[in-house]
This record gives sequence, C-alpha cells and structure tokens, in this order.
Amino acid sequence: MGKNTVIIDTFSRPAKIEFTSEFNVAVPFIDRHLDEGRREKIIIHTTSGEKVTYGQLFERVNQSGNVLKSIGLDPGDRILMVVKDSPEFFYLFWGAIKAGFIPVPLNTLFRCNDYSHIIEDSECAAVFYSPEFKTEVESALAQVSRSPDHSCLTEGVSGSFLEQLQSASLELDAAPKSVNDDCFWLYSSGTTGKPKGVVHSHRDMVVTSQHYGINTLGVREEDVCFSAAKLFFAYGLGNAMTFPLWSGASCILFPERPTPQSTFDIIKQFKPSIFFGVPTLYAAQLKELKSGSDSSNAIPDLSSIRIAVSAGEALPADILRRWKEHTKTDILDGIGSTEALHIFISNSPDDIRAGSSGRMVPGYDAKIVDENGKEVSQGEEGRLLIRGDSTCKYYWNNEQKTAETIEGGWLHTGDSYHQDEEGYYFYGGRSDDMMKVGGIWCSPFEIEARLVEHPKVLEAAVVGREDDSGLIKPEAHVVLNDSDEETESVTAELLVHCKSGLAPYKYPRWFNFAEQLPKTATGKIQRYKLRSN
Ligand code: 3UK
Repeated sequence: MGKNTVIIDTFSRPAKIEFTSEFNVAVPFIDRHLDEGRREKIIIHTTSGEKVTYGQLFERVNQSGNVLKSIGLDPGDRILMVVKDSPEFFYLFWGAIKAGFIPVPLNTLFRCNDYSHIIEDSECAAVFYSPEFKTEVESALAQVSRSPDHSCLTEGVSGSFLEQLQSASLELDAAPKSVNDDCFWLYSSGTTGKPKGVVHSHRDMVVTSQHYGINTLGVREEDVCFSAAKLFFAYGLGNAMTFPLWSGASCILFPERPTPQSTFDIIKQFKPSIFFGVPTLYAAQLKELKSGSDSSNAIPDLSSIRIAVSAGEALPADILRRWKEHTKTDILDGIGSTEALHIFISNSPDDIRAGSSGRMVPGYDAKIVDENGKEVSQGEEGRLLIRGDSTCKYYWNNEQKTAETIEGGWLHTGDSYHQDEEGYYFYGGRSDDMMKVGGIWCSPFEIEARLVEHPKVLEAAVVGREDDSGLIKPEAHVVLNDSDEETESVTAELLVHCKSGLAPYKYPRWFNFAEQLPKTATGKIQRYKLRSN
C-alpha cells in the first residue's frame, strides 16, 4: 500500500487504524484531499472574509516547507509559532511537518517571560510570530541567553513569512517519517508550575480525529466547525484544524478574543454546524441570551448549530439544561488533555448524561486508583489514569515529570473521578485540590456545581481552608451575576441553598465575593491562588 497511508477498518469498534511503515502525517491530512476531489472545496473561512481551498492549502503548505528548508534548518529542529488563528498558522504547522521539522504552537496570551522560558527550554532554531505579538516576543528574544538563529514576522514587513512563500516552489516531497517519530509539541501550562513541552508523534492527530472527531462527535464532510478555543490549545487544534481536515470539512478562523457577542455574530454570519466552547463562555453566552430576551434586542440566530461541544473544565448540568432550553441543541461535555491530545471520555450525540464527562471514547481505556495505585471499586472516588494511541511520548527536557506522569503506557491525568454503574464518569476536581472534610473526601467541584445552580451566581471556586481547630473546611469564592448585590443576604441565601442540596459536611463555612476568579490563560481556575494556607 505504498507509503504515508492510513487504513481504517471502520466496521470494528474501536476503529482499527493501520499505518504504512513510512508515514508523514502531512500527506493524509493535506495531500490526500486532491486525490479525493476536494481541490476546489473551501477548507478555511476567515472572519475577515478570506477563503482558502484545499488546493490552495496544498500549495501553500509545500511553499512553506520550502521556505523553512531554504533558511537552513536541520531535520528535527523546533520552530516556535506565536501565530494567531489564521491560514498562515496552517501553512507553518503543516509545512514544518511535511518538511521534517517540529512546529511548536504557543499560547498567544503568554507574556515575555513565558516566551523566554520556552525559547530556552525548547532550544528552538526559529520563532515565527504574528505582528500582534511582536512586543512580547521581541522582548523575550532580547533577554534570552542564546537566541534562535531565525526569527520572522508572519506578515506586514518586507521579508515576512507570507512574502517569502510567494516565490517558493510549489513542489515538496514529504520527509520520510514513521508513526512514532516526534511530530509536533505543545506547551502545557497546567494549573501550577512552568509550562512543559509535550511531545506528540505522527500518529496522534490521526488517532484523535478518528476516535473522537469521526466516531464520537460524528464530524462529516458537510460540517463547518467553529471553535472559540484557539488553535494553539490542543482542544482548538483538533476542533478547528485536524477534525475538519481529516473529514474533508471546513472551519471558520477568528483571530480575536471570543466574547458572547462576537461568537454570536460569527455563528449568524458563517452558519457553523458544530460549535466548540468552554463552560465559562457558555455561561457568559447564556447571560447574554437572557438579557437579550428581556430587552428589545433580537435573540441571536443559532439555528445552524447541530451540536455544541464543551471541554477544558467540567460543564455544570445547569448550563447544559439552560443552553438546551434556549437553543434546542445539546452540549457534549468531554474531558481531554494536552498530553492525550484531545478528548478521551465524552458524552456523545445519542448518549448524554448531564453533569457527567460521559463514557470512555472507544479506543481509550481508563482506570481509577487510590493513593497506593490500587484500583478502587466502582462508585468510589480516585485518581484517573488513561491509555490510548494519541498520548504523548514524553515531556521535553523533564525526565522526572515524564516518569511521574507516564507509567507503563498509562497516563496520570491528575484528575479525581468516579464511575457509576452505567459507565458514566464524574469529575471530582484535580487530585491535588481534593479536601478531606471530617475524614471524608470532598470534591470542590461538587460544591461549585451546587453554587452555580443558584440564579445569582455566575461562577464559583471552592478551596480547603483551616478552621480555628486546624481542620480543613470548604471555603467559597463567588462571582455574582450582579456585583451590586448585598453580600450579607446573598451569603445567607447561598448557605441555605448549599445545605439543602449537599451532604451535611459539604457546605462552605466562608463566603468571599470577587469580581472575577484567578484563571490560567486557557481558562482554568487557579485554586492554589485562592488558598489562604
Ligand atoms: C481538565 C476537564 C473536567 C482536567 C483539553 C479537550 O483542557 C484540555 O487540556 P489541558 O491540558 O487540561 C487538561 C485538564 O483540564 N479538563 C478538561 N476537560 C474537562 N475537567 N471536565 C472536562 N470536560 O483537569 C484535565 O486533566 O489544558 C480539553 C481537548 C483537548 C485538551 N487539551
């Protein structure tokens, strides 16, 4: 069957995926579409009106690979990308892979110090960046002890990457690779510590796109995907790039910050069939929908959406319920990670359990263990480990973290979970955020979910705090929908609300009200910042 080919047995479940021994993943993701008759089909719509066909993408990717080769990079060199969601993100990422280099997309919300850490840690050979991020990237380049050999703006100046593309050759042979070769990295910031380079191989994007994209979510050729999560995030990379590419579908790219209004406007104009968001955005969109229906503002037209997806943090059951009430569509919650590359436990269109992360995505396995690594009995809370063919090979330059996280093919997710008798998985918080209250494990997430069910609460974070006797008790940090509310009476209301809906030991003993919660750049609550002890 030649080289650079994938054969999928879709009749077996999980789908059986076989690769040729020589395998560069750029070929089935980019080149294949020409043989399958999609040369004229649009793959990318940008919100500024640009359109890119599969035929044009193939040519730009080849030109990009040729530009990268011409500047004198060596095979396996890392190329950092601080690039906004745009066609050039696709060109750089796939051009690098096809030519045998390693693209490393970075969070564009990082600051100078994050970039200088990553430039040094990755020992990269080149940095490409959009003009929007010039100040932070150039300050980082100025302060590192060893600068990469090449740094290049993507556009807007003479000699930019896009300008160099124009004169590059349209032909490029794929560098010979195999499925297990390093392909691209992502930097994961986690909820604590410095970002770590997560190394993925050539097989991984095929595995996530098939097992989750096609077989769980049901992405098909007619779909138009719109992700509020950006491409530099593993979630966004799958949503807006690898899933549409793998299925021969299309995507919408939006380079700016997603807000309820901007996402509604894009949905109205571009009519996506699949929308990918995060719980915080769904909560904000619902708030906007509510104020829209109260006043004379028109309710936005969301009728093109066939299915919505949520990941990044757990989706409270109440948000799912209210979203369905307003839009008549479901939100599929699923848990994924940078290390697993995408979602490995998920709800699916015909199998939704509100408040749960869903069931195992076929192709992945999970086990829940106690502090000693022993599997717990069903229903009991424990640490979640998963196994599957898209998990990362290792953390770059961090043997200790690799050893702690990857053990005999199993990946420690760092999450606390329990599974019910029907196979649904329930999130209980990060393992290190769990509290023992009165000797019983207590999940901050469960208390938060109860708090956000209250109509006055927008968001909540719960942490453990020592009481006068040195015992840990839950403490709540709450963001109210209306910050002018009288906090004393709201506290009393929330107390009654928690006591009536939670096991007796779980109600928060302290309430704090804030304008917002501390979060990572990817929107995860940093509970450690809220802990007072
Ligand atoms: C948490 C969730 C409960 C959980 C991601 C989809 O979020 C992604 O990757 P990250 O590496 O973070 C991973 C951690 O985030 N988490 C994610 N989804 C959920 N917790 N319910 C959820 N649905 O702590 C996990 O360990 O930033 C999400 C696809 C790809 C991704 N990388």
